[in-house]
Amino acid sequence: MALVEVRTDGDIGTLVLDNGRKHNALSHALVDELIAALADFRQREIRAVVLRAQPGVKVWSAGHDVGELPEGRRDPLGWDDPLRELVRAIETHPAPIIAMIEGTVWGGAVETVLACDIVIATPETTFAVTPARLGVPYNVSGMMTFMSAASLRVVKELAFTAAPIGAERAERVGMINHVVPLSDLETFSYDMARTIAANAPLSIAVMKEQLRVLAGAKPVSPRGFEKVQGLRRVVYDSHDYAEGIRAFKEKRAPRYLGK
Ligand code: LCV
Repeated sequence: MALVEVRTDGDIGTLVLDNGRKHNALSHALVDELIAALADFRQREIRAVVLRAQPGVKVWSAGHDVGELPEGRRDPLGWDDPLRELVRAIETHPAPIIAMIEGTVWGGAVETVLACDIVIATPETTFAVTPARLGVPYNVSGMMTFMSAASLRVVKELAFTAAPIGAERAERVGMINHVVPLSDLETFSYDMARTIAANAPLSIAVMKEQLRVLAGAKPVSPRGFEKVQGLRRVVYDSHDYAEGIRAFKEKRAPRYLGK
């Protein structure tokens, strides 16, 4: 059974997350369907994409499928992790992707939404950056996604507290583009998609790629990168990382020891 509903209407494509049983957790299977659909949209020269969940969801996406995270001794967010592959597919897709959000967004799904080009949410929407809640060492390019979307101070607050930020505040700090009432969300999002689709696709695709390259152009020395990777290994080899994953699976509060 498909985990993503794929639709097209003229030059506009729609991807609907459709695994409500697991709150649209970004499992390998669901991510594979999203990536395949984006490849098909590229082939068909779709000019604007709307990424959404089924209408009426309380949870837009619960983030990385925790059941697919290693329980230690291996980088949980390595290059070929589904979440990493999805973020890269979104960032390199030639057409703009509009994230149309209702419900709550968690963990890696927040990064997925922020990797999209435009974010439109309802006033009830919240975004929670959760690595600290699970004891996960988020990866370097993922932190860059957050840093491109909000000021360092806001990113630190979201990362260190793991507390949800509401859509109104997220818009106020420039993290998302628009907050519209649920009743207007679909019309507003598709009006923007149609406006984009009526513009020059080549010019847009090149500007999107230019902005991706320029936004990611941060000087990190090999030594600096190796230091960060080494620090991340300390985390994913730690008691606390294994404890965070186990606590989630056992549906209990984690007991972190700082080691
Ligand atoms: C697998 C799930 C999940 C899930 N994976 O419903 O950013 S990082 O570093 O943290 C990154 C690694 C990451 O993205 O990690 C995941 C971060 N996500 C979260 O912390 C959100 C975890 N989920 C929740 O807090 C709750 O499920 C919410 C608040 C989203 C919804 O709560 P609610 O009470 O409505 P349940 O918790 O009962 O979830 C329904 C089913 O979905 C599973 C969950 O285990 C349950 O499965 P069972 O019915 O088999 O028990 N589920 C939820 N989130 N991320 N599975």
